[in-house]
Amino acid sequence: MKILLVQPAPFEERRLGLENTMWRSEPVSLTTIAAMVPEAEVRILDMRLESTAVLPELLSSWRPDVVGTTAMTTDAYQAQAVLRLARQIVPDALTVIGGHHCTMNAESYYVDWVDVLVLGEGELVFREIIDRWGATPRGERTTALLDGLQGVDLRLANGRWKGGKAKNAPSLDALPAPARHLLDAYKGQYFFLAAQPMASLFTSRGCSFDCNFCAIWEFYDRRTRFLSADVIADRMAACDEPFIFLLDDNFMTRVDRLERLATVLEERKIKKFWMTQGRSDFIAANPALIARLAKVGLMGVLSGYETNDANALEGLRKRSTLDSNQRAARILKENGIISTGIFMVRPDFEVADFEALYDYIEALGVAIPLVTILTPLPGTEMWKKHRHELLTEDFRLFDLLHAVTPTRLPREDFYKNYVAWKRVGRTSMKNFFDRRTMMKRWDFYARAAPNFPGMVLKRIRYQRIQFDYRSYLRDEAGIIREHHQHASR
Ligand code: B12
Ligand code: SF4
Repeated sequence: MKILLVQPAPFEERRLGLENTMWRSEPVSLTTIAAMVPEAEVRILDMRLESTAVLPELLSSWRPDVVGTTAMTTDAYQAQAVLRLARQIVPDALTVIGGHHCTMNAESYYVDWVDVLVLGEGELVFREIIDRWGATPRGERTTALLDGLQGVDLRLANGRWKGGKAKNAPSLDALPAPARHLLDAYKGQYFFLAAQPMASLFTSRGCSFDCNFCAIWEFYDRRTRFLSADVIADRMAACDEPFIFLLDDNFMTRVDRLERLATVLEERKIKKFWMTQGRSDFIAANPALIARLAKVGLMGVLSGYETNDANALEGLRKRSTLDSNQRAARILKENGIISTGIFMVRPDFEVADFEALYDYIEALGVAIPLVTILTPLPGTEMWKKHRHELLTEDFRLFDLLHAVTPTRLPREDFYKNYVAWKRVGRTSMKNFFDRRTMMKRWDFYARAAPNFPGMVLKRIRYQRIQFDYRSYLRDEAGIIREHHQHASR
């Protein structure tokens, strides 16, 4: 059985996006499902790192039995295009899509050239798909073979779609480690800023919070599951890369797991620089634990600080506070941990609101601020509530960098004010290269030093697009529906 798994390229040249400049992680969804079929011949193509000609060439020459791809909302159409090409070149291959977008917005893929949508987590169902598909000779395969499978939407021979999300949730320790060796051709090309080469691991699923702009808790059906600390340590030790990103949406949840991780990393002398995502209230409540994790390599934490407005925090059902934001930023700094803070501007912002947010970010002193635009993503409560207000359902614009609902300011003024967060970037550079942090964490800075010139160059090049308000207007031209300004608050 030959299986081709494709990570789509997310954006066209000169479009706004994170992946060329800030953070390019391994396609963990694909290595994870590949690990479930060790007997199969599996190839992974990461189209972010390939020229466009490679995919049609490989489809023609290798003729896989199954072509799978993945997508978050912004990649929705690129993933569709991957499977369309597969259908054109290898018509008898089964086409499968999984990931957040198809789980939350399945109708995007009810098209002729997609056979199966995997809804939610994919390991068990992928194993089953391959078993059933492989059990018959190539010429006799039909999608009817998959009828009755749990966890998929399936296109039947009569063109009808049926299925639904599976209820099973295997223990994470029981699942095999992702097949990272399938990415050998791309070794060294994944990074977070200057942390390169970087490995990517995923050590928990779900989140026990329920912010209304986020669908993580819905995707995992409100369950949270964890890889045990000992297995995390095994997986970290198995990485050749000096830098590791633990991608979990909310890694910092269980104190016992983190204490144990620190102990195992110490005992086994596993020396890696690692980064992760965590909430400010957890950091604020556990300063001693954070200090301990810093000693075993914790080098960066990405947190959604979101806003300078206590009412808005409540409105997002974030359940953190401005006070916890402030304390978290301070605790991270004291421990020489680089804090990446995600903030959001809202479409109803007026000039003074932008100013107040940027002042707040400067005062917080996070090393890497990222200012996004509040976006109702499919599957979220916000989507359900605001779908009727959307100015477009063109998913390329759902990258949290474009306003897809009406703005209070005229759009040109809105984006002019949005890109003014450039000033915050300048302060943050000072925080990133802060002398005290550098002295404390000299080993990290020394290891990453060869990458600094490249990082700065990439950043400067990208900033020409990022901080020019016309980039946003160009991206949305012809896509965003006209609307009356001055939307009500
Ligand atoms: C790493 C990461 C990134 C990386 C890139 C990831 C990649 N594709 O290589 C970077 C940093 C670039 C990134 C960027 C963005 N991201 Co992001 N990211 C993640 C994160 C934290 C981990 C992804 C991951 O590796 N997961 C681990 C794997 C194992 O899980 P999985 O992908 O769900 O795969 C499982 C199933 O979905 C299924 N499956 C998935 N694909 C396939 C394919 C097949 C064939 C099969 C059978 C099964 C299957 O099986 C897998 C195993 O169970 C997720 C959060 C999350 N929980 O996943 C957010 C997440 C995917 N990102 C999100 C968002 C919003 C973004 C951004 C738009 C905004 C931002 N500022 O972060 C940008 C967009 C960039 C762009 N493309 O323009 C949202 C997406 C929501 C949505 N509706 O799409 C998520 C879910 C976070 C969230 N809190 O909501 N991201
Ligand atoms: S935004 Fe973060 S804390 Fe809130 S539900 Fe999503 S993952 Fe959890």
